[in-house]
Amino acid sequence: MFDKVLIANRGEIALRIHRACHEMGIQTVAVHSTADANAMHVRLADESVCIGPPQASQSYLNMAAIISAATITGANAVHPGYGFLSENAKFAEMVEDHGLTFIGPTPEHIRMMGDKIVAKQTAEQLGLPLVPGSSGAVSSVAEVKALAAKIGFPVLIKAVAGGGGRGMKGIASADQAEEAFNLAQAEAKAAFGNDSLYLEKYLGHPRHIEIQVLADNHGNVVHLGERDCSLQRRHQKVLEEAPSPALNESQRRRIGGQVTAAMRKLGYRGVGTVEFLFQDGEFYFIEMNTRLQVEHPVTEAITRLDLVREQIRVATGAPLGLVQDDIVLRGHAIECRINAENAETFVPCPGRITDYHPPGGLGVRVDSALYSGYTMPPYYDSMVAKLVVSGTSRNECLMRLRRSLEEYVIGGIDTTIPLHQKLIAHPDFIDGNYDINWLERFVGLKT
Ligand code: MV4
Repeated sequence: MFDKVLIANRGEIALRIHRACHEMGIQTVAVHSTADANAMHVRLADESVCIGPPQASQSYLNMAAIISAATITGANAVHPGYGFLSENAKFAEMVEDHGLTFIGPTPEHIRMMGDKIVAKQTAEQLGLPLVPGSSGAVSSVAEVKALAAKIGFPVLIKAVAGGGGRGMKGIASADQAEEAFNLAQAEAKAAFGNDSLYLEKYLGHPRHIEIQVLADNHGNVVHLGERDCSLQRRHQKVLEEAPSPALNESQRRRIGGQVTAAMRKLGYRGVGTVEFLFQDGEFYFIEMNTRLQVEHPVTEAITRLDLVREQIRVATGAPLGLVQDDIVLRGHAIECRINAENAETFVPCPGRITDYHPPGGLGVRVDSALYSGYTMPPYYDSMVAKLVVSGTSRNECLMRLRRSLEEYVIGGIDTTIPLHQKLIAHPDFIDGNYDINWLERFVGLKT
């Protein structure tokens, strides 16, 4: 087992990783920017190293500074959390080259899934169902038109280096192909330094369903069920739940079995998430995330597993202590992402937290690095807390969520708590009746 782990992140996820480490008897090293000297993740860790100025590019993304911090503190391993360097194959390689363990998959698997065409081709070879589309990159307007005519309009152009919805363009008919292609190409080049594009049939009303997997170095793979992440605004998830209200037991078993077989064939290691669009009873692979995700606590709630502990265990080379039959999905869980933003305009609102009183009680978990008197720096993500509520049924979960949102006091800044209160009171949400387009329509409605 590791003696000491460096946590290459900040905020609630740095706390989350610290907690798992301390339960396992592992010492922690925090890294922080100058803007985060008073952050909770620094206070909680056993040691801390300042790695640079506020801008993430010069601190939390500074690979050399982070590896130096690990070396001088004598850490054995690095946990990247999510965001920042968590899906950077070069960083994973550098960590390993310095004799440290990267708590995550191999650099090869990170790189493979970072290229969306390679990811899709790999998924196809592994037997996963795909959205109909180009088998590789599309390099001309003529090619787009020819392929779209074959698979049928509407189609979607996506950036190979994209993901998370950046650089997507819809094409409803052939006369829109040229403008969309040129715009997508220019945007992809500017945003990712890679103007390679691919084409897919556009699905009009899917849900976003992702399957959580956990694998060791010895060929053992289990899936931990799905999360429904359909409620997003501008490609940012707002609320996630597990299990999905849209899946039945046979659909769950089918996709879970396909994903575990695929990951076993791939030789994948660590935690990972395979993302699908789900429409009219069919699953379509879109991407794979090779990191721990923000919304992992909903899976922890219904499986009663500690995903970070499992990540650390498999990173040491230990075999999984469980098989698929040991995984029993029980009850229901919902996560609300609470952002420091105006609940109507979504304008970020960092500042000083004057009062802080999180909800508690049975089935309530709050992952947050906030404390009373803390001043939020303006340089980073606006997510300040995850409220994760669980219960034996979805209905119980909803009652508890309504009560917890009511109880939560975050004084001094605007938060999106009122948005969540409105959202969970809507009959469509209560009925579980929503797709990936639902939330944008909901927030667009002036009430
Ligand atoms: C799609 C799609 C419709 N058809 N692909 C957006 C993020 C990226 N991961 C994939 N995305 C989409 N891909 C096809 N062929 C619609 C979306 C999409 C979306 C997906 C998941 C959750 C929210 C979304 C919001 C808008 C568009």
